[in-house]
Amino acid sequence: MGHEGTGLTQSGFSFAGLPSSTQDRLSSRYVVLPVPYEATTEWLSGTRHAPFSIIDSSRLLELYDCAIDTDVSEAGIYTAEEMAPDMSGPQSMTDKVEAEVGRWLDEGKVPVLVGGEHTISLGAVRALAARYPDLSVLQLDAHSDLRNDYLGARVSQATVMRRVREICPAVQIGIRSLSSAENHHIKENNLPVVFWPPKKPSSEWLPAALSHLTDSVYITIDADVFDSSILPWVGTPEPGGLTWDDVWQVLEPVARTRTIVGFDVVEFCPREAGAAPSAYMLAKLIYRLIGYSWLHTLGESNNDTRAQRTEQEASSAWLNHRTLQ
Ligand SMILES: [Mn+2]
Repeated sequence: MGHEGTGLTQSGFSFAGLPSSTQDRLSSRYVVLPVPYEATTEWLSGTRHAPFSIIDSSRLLELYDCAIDTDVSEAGIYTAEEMAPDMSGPQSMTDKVEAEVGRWLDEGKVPVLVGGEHTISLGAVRALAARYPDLSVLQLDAHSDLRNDYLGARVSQATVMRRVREICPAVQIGIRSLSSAENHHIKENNLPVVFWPPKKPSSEWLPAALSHLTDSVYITIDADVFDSSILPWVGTPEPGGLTWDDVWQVLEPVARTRTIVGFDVVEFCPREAGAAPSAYMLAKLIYRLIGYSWLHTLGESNNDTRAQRTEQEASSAWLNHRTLQ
């Protein structure tokens, strides 16, 4: 390919080191789609290297995940060729992502996008909304990304959730940096936003937030939702964020009670070799979320009661889990 080569397409270089033959493609439920796009970031650059870094470290994952007692690779995880960035503008890049994600959806796959900057989520949401009329979006992020326009652009990493909310409902968790105008927009429209740290116990804020999600959920995870002390390698780091356990406190009940129709991890920015532990952490996040999503699918087909538990139960189960630790 003509763009800055990352080697992602060389044989054997795939998520979790899993084989990616034509046969594996047919039998896989999940497709990891590397999108090394970076054009509208404004501070620390380098997120175009994130797909390579995350997939590289994913090859060290144990295929058996003891936290969920599952060999997640059995779900079938196919790694697609990376998308070549379209540098003519974020609008054309989101169009391109929409078309690519649409192709995978029409093959019956659950797309897992590895960014790249946050703008790519808009293309994925458009493709999904065209096929899931009841789609909603869960965003984990330090920033609300609700600006109506930014530096003259209507499509950018600073406006992406404003554009998403024009398509479908969205729940935003982890927010701790936003403009006055964004704050006003949230208050005026009574948007379901959980600022971090939350002012109420999770037994209150979590079920309230999740009640705004429909059954078909797309999850967008901006790596900067994590506290900057444990994941400093992002374009716009913010202190006071979520821990690894905090993130699962949200994702686990969502995966158990909803159908995850796709998700992305964006804005990771591996500027130096020292970012390797963070890359591995995000690879593990992706792998485990695939696992939870797959278990929900199996539970639905087996009429497993686990899939029918309410968010309240999920929340108290989590609190018990925390107490036991
Ligand atoms: Mn962010």
